[in-house]
Amino acid sequence: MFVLPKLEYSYADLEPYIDSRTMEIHHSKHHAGYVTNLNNALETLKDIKTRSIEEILTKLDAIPVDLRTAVRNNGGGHYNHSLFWTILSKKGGGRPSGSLGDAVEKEFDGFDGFKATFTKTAMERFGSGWAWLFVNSEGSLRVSSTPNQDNPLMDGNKPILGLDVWEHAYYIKYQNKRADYIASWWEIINWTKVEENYSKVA
Ligand code: MN3
Repeated sequence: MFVLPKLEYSYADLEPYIDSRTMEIHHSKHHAGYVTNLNNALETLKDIKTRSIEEILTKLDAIPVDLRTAVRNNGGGHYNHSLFWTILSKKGGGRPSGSLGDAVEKEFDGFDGFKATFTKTAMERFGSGWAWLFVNSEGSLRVSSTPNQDNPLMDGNKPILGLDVWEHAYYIKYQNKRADYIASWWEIINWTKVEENYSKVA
């Protein structure tokens, strides 16, 4: 059984960048719903439900066709949000250092180039989805976006940073102003955690 992870901070801690009410609904209703629906979808799949969420999403072909969409959407929802909460911090912001900082400089024409590319990618994702920084099979950093609750794991890549651009992630405070939400999000990125994610897969 998958469980809703506890946050390492309170719902109000990310104010004023992400409001407390949004955090509460996003974690205790949206994410909790993905976990419940994922467990329901996996209920009869004895061999698969003991696997890690990463392994399940990397091998969706192993899921029977009639359950695959439910596992993709809700398993993706569980994985994506679990990552998302950990890369946020009230002491966040700034830019990455160490080997991740070096790799960002090299791949994206500096941190400002990376920030511009990532922001554009997140803005251009039509409808609901995510923007990502991930490590590809050659070990290089790349930026992409995915629809719905899809993620880079489903294409054999390793996500290290994700931004939820579903309206449920920002509508209460920012309404239709996704650009303002994204600008705020840069101020609360926990780069220490993203550097740790990078060091595990690069
Ligand atoms: Mn969400």
